[in-house]
Parts: sequence; structure tokens; C-alpha cells
Amino acid sequence: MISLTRAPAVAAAQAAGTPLVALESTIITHGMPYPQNLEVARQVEADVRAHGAEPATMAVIEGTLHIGLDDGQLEALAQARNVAKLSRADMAACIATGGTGATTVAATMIAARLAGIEVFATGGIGGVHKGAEGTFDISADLLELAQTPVTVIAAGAKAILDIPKTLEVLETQGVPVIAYGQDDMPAFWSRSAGIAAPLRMDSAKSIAKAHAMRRDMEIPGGQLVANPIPHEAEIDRATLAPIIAQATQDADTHGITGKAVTPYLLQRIFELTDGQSLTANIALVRNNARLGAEIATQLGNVTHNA
Ligand code: PSU
Ligand code: MN
Repeated sequence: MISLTRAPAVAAAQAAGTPLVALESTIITHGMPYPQNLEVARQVEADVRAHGAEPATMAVIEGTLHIGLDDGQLEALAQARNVAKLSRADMAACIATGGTGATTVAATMIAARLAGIEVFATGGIGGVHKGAEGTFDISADLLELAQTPVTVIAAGAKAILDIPKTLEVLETQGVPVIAYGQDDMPAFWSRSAGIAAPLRMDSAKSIAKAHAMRRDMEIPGGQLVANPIPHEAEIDRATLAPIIAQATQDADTHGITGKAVTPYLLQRIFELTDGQSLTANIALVRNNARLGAEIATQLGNVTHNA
């Protein structure tokens, strides 16, 4: 038996038919420094609620998979050090052995599926790292998107990743990548990666209909919605390119490998931009939470009127 607990607000929302939006916890434990991580976790939950949905932040705490966290749990995670970063490979082991860990995109998708939640908003997904032809570093997030039926709203893939290779893997795996409201693929801190996205949609309703169509056609897997960062928060690509190159080189110099790579790069870029990367990160996560709530609402309409 899976030890799974819904927060009271999540259980009430599901009973009432209120739309739900899953949120991840690795962004709190490994993606941002304290105390901004706690402020953002609370703010993003408030953003989802302000747009008519109920948030469910996922985490494994002492062997129980939590679907929705209370404020004390959010705060404990935000302050904790050495919390495990859980992906598909280690989530079951963590639950089985009574461990505590934060959920990545892949693990949050698994938690959402178990809880019956179909929409999940985050900042950025993992992808194919630069130099993957040598390291084989490809995030499990991409393979999760291929098999778990959750629509994930992110601001595209970070420029720390090899975006063309990330798109190739997603195409091979049959994952629709939908740019929201523009033709170009967004690149996290920048609105454009300089290449076209495979698909474009201009409304939450279209995205919800496409999600429902995959379900009706029994095509496994989810969708990736790439929502461009708001204009006012954007950092342009030219500014970031040397910073990313530096951070990537530093990771190499320090022999950072495996699941430590992404958190290391995020922290290094935060330092090298004097915190500007974090300000942008916060703006885009909030923007994704709002769109996630709209998609979840539309999905409820599409499903019930079918
Ligand atoms: N990208 C970000 N912020 C993040 C992450 C990725 O911009 O916090 C986190 C997410 O939890 C994502 C994980 O699922 O890193 C990917 O890690 P890896 O590359 O080791 O699969
Ligand atoms: Mn990796």
C-alpha cells in the first residue's frame, strides 16, 4: 500500500470538483535559496487559488506521499538541508524506507497521477544537458512526460540545457511541446530560444482540449506547455550566455555529476547574476501557476461537457 495523504484543502477541493494544480517541491529545496524559496512557495499557492484552483504541493515526508502541504510542512522543507531530490528512480525507495524527499518534475507527475490531478505548474523542466553526447545526462523528466498523463506548464527549458536536443528527445518520445501565445520556443529566463516551438496554442481551452483528446485516444503521456516569461522580467540571451558558459565550466572543474548538476548550475547562476536570475525565476513560476489554474479550470469544463 502507498502511504498517501491529501491535505484537507485538497481533499475538499476534489470532493467539490474544484480544479487542482500540482506543484513540485524540488524547486523549494534545490531550486531557490531560503527564505525566498518559502515566500515563493506560498505566493505560488496563493496565485493558483486567486485563479480559481486549489494547489497541491507534493513531497515525501517520513515515508508518506503528501498531496498538498500545510504551512508548517512548507516551512520545514524550505529550511531543511540535505533533503533528498526524488525522481522516478528513487521515489518508491524513499517512501518504502520512511524517508523524506522533495519531488522533481518527474516525481511530481507520478504523485499527481496517483492523486488524480492532471495539471502541474512549475518553473523549468530538466532536459538534455550540454555535452550529453559525452555524459549521457538526460533528465528523467523527459521520459516521464512520455508516459504519465499530466500537462506540465513550464517556461521552456533553461539555457543551461541543450534546447534543440531536448526538443529532439521530446519528439522521439511523442511529447507535444506547445508554446503558449507565440511561435518561438521560450527559454526560461528569455522569451525566445531562437527556434520555433513544435506547436503553438493561444488559449488555455485549446490546451485543455488537446489534453482531453490524448486521454480519449488512450495515448499515454502528458503535454509540455512552454509559457514565455513576462516581458518585464526577461533577461536577454546575450547577457546570460557568458554566465551560463562560466557556470557550466565551474561544474566541470568541480566534478559535479548526476543529480547534483542542475542544483549546482542554478545556484552558480544566481551568484553570477547577483540574484537577478532568481527575480526572473519567481516571475515566471507565478506566471505558470496562473496559466496552470486556467488550464485546470478549462479541463474541468471540457471533461464535464463531453
Ligand atoms: N529547472 C529549473 N529549476 C528547478 C529544476 C529544474 O529551472 O528547480 C529542478 C526540477 O525539479 C526538475 C529537476 O525536475 O530540477 C531536474 O533535475 P535533473 O536535471 O537532475 O533531472
Ligand atoms: Mn541529470
